[in-house]
Amino acid sequence: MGQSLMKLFFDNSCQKEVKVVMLGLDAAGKTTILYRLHVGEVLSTVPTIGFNVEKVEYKNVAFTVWDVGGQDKLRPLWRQCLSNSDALIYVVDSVDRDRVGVAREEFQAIAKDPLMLNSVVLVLANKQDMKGAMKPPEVGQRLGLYDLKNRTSRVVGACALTGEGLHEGLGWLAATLKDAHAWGSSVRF
Ligand code: G3D
Ligand code: MG
Repeated sequence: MGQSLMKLFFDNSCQKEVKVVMLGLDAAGKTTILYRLHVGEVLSTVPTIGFNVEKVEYKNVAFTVWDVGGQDKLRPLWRQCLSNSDALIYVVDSVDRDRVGVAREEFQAIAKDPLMLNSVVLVLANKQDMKGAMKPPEVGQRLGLYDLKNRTSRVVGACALTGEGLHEGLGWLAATLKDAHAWGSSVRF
């Protein structure tokens, strides 16, 4: 799936670099999604700055991935990574009802950040394979996704372990970015 999925995004003739940030609380499933996409080598950096960052570059798409939550004092450091993002993928553990309030606070802060106002928002309601998982509409509602004004957004159910939902979600994202940037035929579908 990885290769065909990534063709949604990439085309050698397309010079435009797409910048995607993938965020979510720890254990939401971000790293699993990255590996599931088979986008190549996942470069992890940690420590000195105090939070995990994973980067993947594949042709003209740059993914930056990190955990959010409970790190307010670090926010100014990672906030700069948001700059000029075309898309935000926010990953939620749909079973983790205890932390959905924290997930919402972080999501709202990021989505409303002035650096993110032009980005398309995809919420992945992950872990749909698990019993008791909140369905995508409930995840969207609990995050306050539907209250965001003037944003192109969508919530899609996913299971990072099987890849379910990733094609639908990223396909939607690619199509939306294509429209937004008028890339025309340079993005292959
Ligand atoms: P993170 O990168 O957002 O912190 P990870 O999250 O990708 O490390 O995933 C955290 C744990 O959730 C992992 O389990 C991973 O296998 C599991 N996980 C991720 N996505 C799914 C999913 O869709 N369904 C289920 N059932 N589990 C998922 P471990 O046991 O390795 O900590
Ligand atoms: Mg991780």
